[in-house]
Amino acid sequence: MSVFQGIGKIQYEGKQSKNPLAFKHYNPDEIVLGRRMEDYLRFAVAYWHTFVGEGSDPFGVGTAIRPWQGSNGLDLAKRRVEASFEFYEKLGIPYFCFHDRDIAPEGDTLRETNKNLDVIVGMMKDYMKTSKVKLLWNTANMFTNPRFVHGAATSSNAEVFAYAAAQVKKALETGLELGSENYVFWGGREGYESLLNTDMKLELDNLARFLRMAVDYADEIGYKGQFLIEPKPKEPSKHQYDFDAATTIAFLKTYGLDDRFKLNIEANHATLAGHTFEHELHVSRINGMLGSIDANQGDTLLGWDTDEFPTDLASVTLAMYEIVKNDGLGSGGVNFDAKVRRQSFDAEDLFYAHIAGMDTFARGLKAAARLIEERVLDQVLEERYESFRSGIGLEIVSGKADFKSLEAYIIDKGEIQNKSGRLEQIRSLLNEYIF
Ligand code: XLS
Ligand code: NI
Ligand code: NI
Repeated sequence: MSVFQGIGKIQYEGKQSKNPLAFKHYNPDEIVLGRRMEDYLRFAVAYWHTFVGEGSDPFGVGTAIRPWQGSNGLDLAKRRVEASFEFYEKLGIPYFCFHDRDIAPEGDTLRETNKNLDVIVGMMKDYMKTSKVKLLWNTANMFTNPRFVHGAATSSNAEVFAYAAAQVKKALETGLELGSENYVFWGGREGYESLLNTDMKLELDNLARFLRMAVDYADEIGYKGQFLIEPKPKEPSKHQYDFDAATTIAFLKTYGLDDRFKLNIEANHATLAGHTFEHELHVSRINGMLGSIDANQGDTLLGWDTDEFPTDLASVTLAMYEIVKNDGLGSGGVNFDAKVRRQSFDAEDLFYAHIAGMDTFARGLKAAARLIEERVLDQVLEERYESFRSGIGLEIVSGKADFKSLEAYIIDKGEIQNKSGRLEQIRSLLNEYIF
């Protein structure tokens, strides 16, 4: 019996379709820049928002109506697995992502918790034998339980460090078992509230030690997934150590971990850091560190991680521009780390929301592909930086110039002529490709 009754397989019906349960732009087999759209986008469902979240907020309980409600403990966990595979298949989404605690309830000891996990992981493995759906990434929830009040790998309590290590050890074994293509670290409470009681140097050193242990254990058991770090500037910690892409890259390089990690960039985390999504993707890309994305959007009128489904076509186009320039995301993908609004409480809204996100990304991909094929922004850059391709500019970039030669070149010249950046004209041109 189906869980999501009355909803069939979501089909591509094209732009003219008025069917809310159909794709208007996402056409998995359509070739964009030589690759199937499905292979370019590698969409994933975030288990926590879609099968666990119920729409509670600090002022009220959940509002969501879900077919799996009414069960508890492992039974509830099993019903969610059952629903999840039906959901992926009806939407034609090739991947999913989860935290360990999303999929199975905690027991009284870590040993019991692991036993619960084994039951559900076994069940997922069975489903995955007959389904084409794969695990894009898994991660460990080291922020919900009160034991993580001071952090996990950056806790002031060494026993918590040990607990977190054991948890990630198990999570890597889970990744190996289910064939996850990446393993994510999002530093939920890896940060601090006040320097008055924080040994920042010890905490950062410990975080690096922890990540090294994870890499070593992965090598030991033969886990081949790509390690990813997901930067976020704040929430729940006031100062989060993985503030943004640049901070995280500097941390990884400082501790010699940059060859084993890439970044998972989330749109709403970028905006919380005071950046655009494309800024964070760009910083990651030019450093060879762009691994995967958490696709969502924030609300500039609210100061927190609202995790809305991505529908802002302009932003998504610029994001896809970076991803296409990166030649795709490799083993990464587009994970909808997004939740339906509290007022969208029907199970059907889960479908509408994912369709909205998938169609927006499909359109963004097509627009980005055209921008790249027609070299629109490449040309802008070529013209703007033309002075570095000959004469004194070429001497600078080829390493031939020094302060003395540059002084000699410029000292008797008259006032310098600059060229307009023509930003408004470029933005207007961009609109022609987006809309
Ligand atoms: C929270 C994060 C989280 C990670 C996975 O803000 O986005 O959901 O993606 O732990
Ligand atoms: Ni995320
Ligand atoms: Ni987030």
